[in-house]
Amino acid sequence: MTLPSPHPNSPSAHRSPVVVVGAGPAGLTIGNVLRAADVDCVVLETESRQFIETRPRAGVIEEWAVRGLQQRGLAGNLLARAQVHTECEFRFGGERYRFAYSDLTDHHHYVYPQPLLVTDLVREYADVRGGDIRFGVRDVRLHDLDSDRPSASYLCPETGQRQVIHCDFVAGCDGARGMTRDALPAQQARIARHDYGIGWLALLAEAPPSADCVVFGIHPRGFAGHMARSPEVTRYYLQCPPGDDPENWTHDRVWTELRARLGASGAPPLTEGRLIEKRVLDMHDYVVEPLVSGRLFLAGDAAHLVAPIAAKGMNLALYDAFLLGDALVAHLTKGDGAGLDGYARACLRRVWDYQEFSQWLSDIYHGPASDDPFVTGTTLARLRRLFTSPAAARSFAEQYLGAADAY
Ligand code: RFL
Repeated sequence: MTLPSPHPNSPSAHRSPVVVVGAGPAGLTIGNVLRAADVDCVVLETESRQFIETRPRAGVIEEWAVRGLQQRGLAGNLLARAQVHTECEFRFGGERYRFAYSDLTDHHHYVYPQPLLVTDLVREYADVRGGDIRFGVRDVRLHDLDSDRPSASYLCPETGQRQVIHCDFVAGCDGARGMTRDALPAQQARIARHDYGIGWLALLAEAPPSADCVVFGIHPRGFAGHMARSPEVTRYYLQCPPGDDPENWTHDRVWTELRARLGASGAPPLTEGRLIEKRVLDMHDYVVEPLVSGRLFLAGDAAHLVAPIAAKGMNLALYDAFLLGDALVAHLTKGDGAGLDGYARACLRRVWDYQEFSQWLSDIYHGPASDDPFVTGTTLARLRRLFTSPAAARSFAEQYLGAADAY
């Protein structure tokens, strides 16, 4: 719902061409693109700078996304410090199967923890490009989005006073738990949802990686994943019932289960360590259509959530941000509205493609734990096909890397 604007002559009113709600990868990238073109914007963020710079999440970034950051002057640290991954490994039936996706596509993945990317993006936006970012804001509200004079307002954390920012556009980048999505008129917005009925225990272990690549354990007891984050920290996943209590998973139970589900002949032992994050994710997806209403443009998880099955969410957030940042600059500096007009359609093609791949991959990860011998049989057939059919392998590699020529 969009509220009428507070009085424009109020002493706490400011003006900025763009207000960005949310300082995640999407919002900060848009802010940086705008500042590089000398377009002012204000980024509003409910959390503190320290919080967003340390919030652990993604790690796998696709090559086109890194190129997009590089073209916008945002990949210096990433290119110097990220690991390059060219292979992954499937483990099933007690055996290991290496999948060298770079040999099939000439593309690779980068691994760079999301908190490091967010740290780079905040520093560049606020400290280098002179961007305005307000941390710790409360009760953000959007007003008059259907007019050509929209505004955003929030409660200032220091004074408790409502501050108003008049603008031309609002970028809703406040993630899956944000409020901008709710500003879309209910009769206009359609939210397509998919619930996998599966939980993942997401773990961060203070331990070096146990393998030199991403490992997928496909096991009758449930899926397990291993993903390097840095030389000191490794992410693991364990399939569990949705809504499970992380406290049900003691240190010993976690490592016993990981050893069982990731075990395979010739596999090196897991390097164990203290668990520094342990949370249950109920795996679900959604897509909001359209992504645009009046002067509000949604980007990233605010617009579409893709469960972390195929490590796609941050990549999609960056894709939206490149398109929206460039389109806002074109409109505000040259009066060229084509990018904004085509924004939703351009984003949604990649979004739906990645959603479909995640669903396909979910069937592979979770099939053998379904207790259904037919599903187990077809899942294992799909898996074997990746290692016997070059055409199937190439197709998988292209989707896993997001490397299709066009969407
Ligand atoms: P974010 O990162 O959630 O940022 C939104 C920001 O908005 C703030 N906020 C508000 N600010 C102002 N007013 C409000 N009312 C607000 N409400 C919220 C929040 O504090 C936050 O700072 O959204 P963005 O920018 O769209 O980025 C999306 C990505 O963060 C997300 O898709 C990825 O983390 C998903 N994901 C992965 N994606 C990948 O591409 N590769 C991966 O390897 C990968 N691994 C993962 C993941 C997500 C995970 N979790 C926790 C769901 C692994 C995990 C475990």
